[in-house]
Amino acid sequence: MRVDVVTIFPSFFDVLEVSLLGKARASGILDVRVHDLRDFTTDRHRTIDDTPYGGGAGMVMKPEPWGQALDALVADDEANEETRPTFIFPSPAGERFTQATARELAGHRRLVFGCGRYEGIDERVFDYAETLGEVRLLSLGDYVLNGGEVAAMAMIEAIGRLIPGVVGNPESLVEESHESGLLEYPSYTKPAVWRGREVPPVLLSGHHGHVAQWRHEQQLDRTRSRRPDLLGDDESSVV
Ligand code: 6GU
Repeated sequence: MRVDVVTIFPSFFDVLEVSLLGKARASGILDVRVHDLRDFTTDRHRTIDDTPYGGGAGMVMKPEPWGQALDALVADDEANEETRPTFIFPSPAGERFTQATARELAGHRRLVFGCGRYEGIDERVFDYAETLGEVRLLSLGDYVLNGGEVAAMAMIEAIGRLIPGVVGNPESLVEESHESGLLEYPSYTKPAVWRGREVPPVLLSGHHGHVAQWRHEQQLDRTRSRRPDLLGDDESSVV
């Protein structure tokens, strides 16, 4: 998969060099390229923002550098594919990004993340991007970050680890929180007693059926108490 990121803070993405995703980049499974939005400006001051029409607080990102950046990225397609990229704009005003979104996007050939700052990006940019490919405005959750960078990083990690070959043991992807719609069961390792706390005896029993049943009950109990909204039969449901 190829992932392009457009940002005014390219160094935020240096951490993608390390760990699991760093290895995937090195082996060529994941080709991430980070671009500085200011490289697509034409004025001496490399201006990327201006005051909002209609007044109000803060600054709005100007459309021209975004237009230049998106055009350049669409033109730069080594695979020369017919399929158009998917543009993702992280935004607290977007649709919720979930494990299902990550799974869907992991099947895409090419993603382009546009990281907005300040009060946002001129709305016409989203409109224009629609002429170049699919456009998704995606939010991590109901809180506000200063810009799209940290959110894009979280999305790239959630998507990237679902690409075959990125996570060594594919089975470890199956049993984790949210894949089954339930939270993950608790895990224990040696020693069997630590600071007076025992590992649940069923896990030492060697009885696979009992272990599986206990783990499933734990998943249900935890989900009921911590995330009843995931069970969908609760008043606190948000979906
Ligand atoms: Cl995707 N962007 C920003 N700026 N804030 C957020 C977010 C995204 N998701 C939650 N808060």
